[in-house]
Amino acid sequence: MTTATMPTTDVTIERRTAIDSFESPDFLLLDDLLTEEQKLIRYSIREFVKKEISPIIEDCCQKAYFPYDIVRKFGEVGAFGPTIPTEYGGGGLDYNSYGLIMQEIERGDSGMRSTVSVQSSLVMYPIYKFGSEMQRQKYLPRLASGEWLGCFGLTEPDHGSNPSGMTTNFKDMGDYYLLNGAKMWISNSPKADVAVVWAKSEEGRIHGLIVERGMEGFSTPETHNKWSLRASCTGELVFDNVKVPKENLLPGKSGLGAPMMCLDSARFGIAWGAIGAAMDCYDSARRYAMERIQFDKPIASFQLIQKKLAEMLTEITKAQLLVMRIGDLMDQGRATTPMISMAKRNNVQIALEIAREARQIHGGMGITGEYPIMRHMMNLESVVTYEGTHDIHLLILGADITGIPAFK
Ligand code: TGC
Ligand code: FAD
Repeated sequence: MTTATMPTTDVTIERRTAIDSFESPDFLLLDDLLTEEQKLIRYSIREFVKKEISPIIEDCCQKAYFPYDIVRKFGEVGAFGPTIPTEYGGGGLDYNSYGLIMQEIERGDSGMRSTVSVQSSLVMYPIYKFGSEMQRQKYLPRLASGEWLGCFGLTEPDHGSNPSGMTTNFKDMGDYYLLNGAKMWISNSPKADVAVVWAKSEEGRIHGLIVERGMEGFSTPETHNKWSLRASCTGELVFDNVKVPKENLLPGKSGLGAPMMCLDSARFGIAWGAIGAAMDCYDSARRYAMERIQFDKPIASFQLIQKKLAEMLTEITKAQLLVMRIGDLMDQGRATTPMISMAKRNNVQIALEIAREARQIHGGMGITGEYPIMRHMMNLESVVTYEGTHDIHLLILGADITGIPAFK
């Protein structure tokens, strides 16, 4: 099953030769709602995943290795900044095209989707939306091509669900800003060239700053020993009297609303992405159930297995409808944060449940790296927590229903 090897700087990653024959379910003929361009985008990303991610992802995860070469390849296939205008190197596409890209990449691996959604929604989006023209021109084309990798620093050791309590801060020193503090759990940080960092001014107002690797006092220690998202690199951002040039402040918006707008875009992408992981688990479970013989019959012939498969397909179909509608509303500027919370919360939860059921259908084989199930399941344990936990999204919905925020 594993043959050729791909030498890397510090680890050797085994390339699988087994064909990835994934097929996506489309029970409600939802392809009818997609444009030809959207179908083409999905096809090209699916082929990319089969060629560039499926052969190496299992070994990357086993070895907790981030395949950095993939960054350039994502740039080449147009995965970075799909909704950013083409004049800045983006794709100039609609939100459901972005979602389809996330679905296909997360079908390959949630950690790979993390790399892409951080770059697109959490780094390129704020620079495009709140940045100066000079910042847009300096950073966006390089991020779009994968020449540079970015990360997004909001979470701190003592402020996760409650980012408004952040203590990372900057002082106006006349010629520059002096940045101090630390961020934790930052996807891409150990390899990132640039970081969009959220910090408080002396007046206590939250602003975005672009911090570049190499600035004195800025370091990005890696977080080790994760059991989840093992092919994604995660780390800290540490600011020890970092002198940030004044032109690196994002001038377009301040306050918690600015990072929250980025999160709306990223959470939407995750809601689509989780369907990809769910589809992969469903597809693998359906094939396994048809092939695996017990009591002289394929296990697919047993009612309890059929119940699991039928429920998986039902939940995948409902999840697809949720995101397709929200994508259209995003294009029209009518999607709200609670709508996106409903989709992120629902779709990640159903993906996690589908992964667990698929694991059972695979029996003992389900715990091995021969199948993608356990990897998806462990990845989804992070996805259900980051970008707002399952319960925080429930509270966002609760506040929308009642008008009473129950966070504090
Ligand atoms: P709250 O009082 O609700 O709001 C404070 C100010 O922000 C404004 N606002 C928004 N503006 C625009 N769009 C949105 N979506 C907005 N949400 C909030 C709001 O209007 C208000 O403005 P103003 O002018 O009145 O001050 O804030 P709160 O402090 O009560 O917190 C609310 C809460 C808990 C819902 C929120 O903070 C939250 O969502 N917490 C979860 C934190 C989170 O999601 N962190 C994600 C970190 S990034 C990440 O995980 C990346 S993983 C990526 C990967 O690898 O794929
Ligand atoms: P906490 O906020 O401490 O929550 C712990 C528990 O308490 C949760 O169950 C939560 O739901 C519950 N809880 C908290 N407040 C309430 C409340 N008011 N009511 C009821 N229950 C509550 N952050 C970034 O900024 N950038 C990144 O790139 C990034 N990448 C990440 C990658 C990974 C792999 C992981 C695991 C996290 C990443 N994060 C990132 C951080 C992520 O957004 C936070 O982990 C998340 O927001 C939750 O914060 P916390 O871990 O501090 O948990």
